[in-house]
Amino acid sequence: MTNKLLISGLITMLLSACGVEKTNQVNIQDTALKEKKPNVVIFYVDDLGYGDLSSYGMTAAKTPNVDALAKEGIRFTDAHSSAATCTPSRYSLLTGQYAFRNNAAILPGDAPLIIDHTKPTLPKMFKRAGYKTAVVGKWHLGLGDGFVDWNKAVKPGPLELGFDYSFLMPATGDRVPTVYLENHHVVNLNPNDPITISYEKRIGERPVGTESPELLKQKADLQHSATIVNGISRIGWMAGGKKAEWKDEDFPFVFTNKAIDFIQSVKGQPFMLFFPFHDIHVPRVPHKLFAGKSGMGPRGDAILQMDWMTGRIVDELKKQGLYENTLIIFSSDNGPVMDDGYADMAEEMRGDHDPAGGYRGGKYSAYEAGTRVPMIVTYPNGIKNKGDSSALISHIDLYKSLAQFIGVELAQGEAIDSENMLPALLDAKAKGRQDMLEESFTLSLRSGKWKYIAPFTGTTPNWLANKTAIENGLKTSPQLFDISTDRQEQVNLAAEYPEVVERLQQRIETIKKMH
Ligand code: NG6
Ligand code: CA
Repeated sequence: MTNKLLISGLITMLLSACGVEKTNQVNIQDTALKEKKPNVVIFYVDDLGYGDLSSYGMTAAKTPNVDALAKEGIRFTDAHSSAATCTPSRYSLLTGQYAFRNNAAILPGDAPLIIDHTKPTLPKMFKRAGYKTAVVGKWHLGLGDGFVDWNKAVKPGPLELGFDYSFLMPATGDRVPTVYLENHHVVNLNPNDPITISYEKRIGERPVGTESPELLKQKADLQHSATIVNGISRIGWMAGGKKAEWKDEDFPFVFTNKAIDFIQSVKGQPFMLFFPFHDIHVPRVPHKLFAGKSGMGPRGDAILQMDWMTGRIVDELKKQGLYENTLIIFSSDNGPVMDDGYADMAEEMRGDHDPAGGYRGGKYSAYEAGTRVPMIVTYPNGIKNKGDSSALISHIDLYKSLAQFIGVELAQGEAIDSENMLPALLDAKAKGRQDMLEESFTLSLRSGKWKYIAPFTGTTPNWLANKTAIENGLKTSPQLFDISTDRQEQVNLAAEYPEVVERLQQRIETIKKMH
């Protein structure tokens, strides 16, 4: 028996053991190969603002690699992350559901996986169509089912959600554990130096930021002043795992190379690569190739680094002859922030640069810049009209749009909050959504010319505690803006248009009740 026959026999056995008809599966694979299904790459930058690219108005520094994508594809001017913070945005992208349905908020580094791995997900949807799937980069969706032992197999996680391969920063750059996780295991872990982490109390021998500020590359606020790793104090404490520690300056090479390895490994099979960057999130510790190059301090340098990483992956696609048949989506998980816990001179060195690109607010905020982010789509084989698109679109829509793109029919109730925006992804002239929900500490709704921010009734979330609540749009009365004439959201028209307030609040209630 040849190897091929042996493998095919094994596959048949496995599939029938799982109750799956062999013919269906093999047909999908065969068709995929014959028709050369398009690949999909999602670049998901962290905290990149609407104005943070030279193709979106930044003049202080240049982002030539991302700008080249904008020139070759569609540049969206009204595209949104589904939330103004990271975990909820990622949750929605991978499930097609609003984060409020699952109370998904910013997670600590020891949180359990917040996506139910028995339910449909974006990567599983790609696998149904015969794709190879990978996630390389920042995760921040939790891992394990309650208590994670970092010294054993860490699961459930991305593999259980439908990724064939994963190489992760488990939470954020500013949270422990400061190690890489490849598939189920911490990379370079020495079993004689096991890892433990805590978000409650100090553990381990490592110095901490509050006691040893002289060891720090950047000073940090109290929240970010626990265990020091690589001269950066983090949120949370970590003991052990010395050999496995990451070096922040190496991120551009480590993550980019892993993504390239994956692209090289798929060999002809269609693939979906989800590439969530650490950049330009804090701590911003760019490699010396980029440090000092933007003139705007580490935040600007991190933008250059991110641009370089994007370029390397796009170059690899070109080198492999895959670029023309790859749909690339480039965007960001929430709006910009200057000081997010580290004294890295972001504000002091900003000069004239406006990271929010003329909109009000930024990360955490209910105002536009909380979720309005750059979004660029390229697909040389299939874009009908290139150029600027003003279509209103949310990342939550990628689920249904991509299902349509690769020809997968969704199950009843799958990705309920997602709308099929494929026409807009492929045609700068196509229309977008009628209305769109934005999540922050409250819910907001865009509808026609209106932007409505629902009054906030709860207690101030802790991640807003060190920000000025007003700056983020936190008010206990309704806010209504005519975004077509007042893009800075300055004139609250709620009192003048109570019927509009009522209608938009009702619409939010209807969305909340959807199942
Ligand atoms: C906040 C952190 C902030 C950042 C954010 C997550 C504090 C005071 N602030 O809680 O530094 O890590 O979480 O950012 O701890 S996000 O882009 O991943 O949502
Ligand atoms: Ca973020």
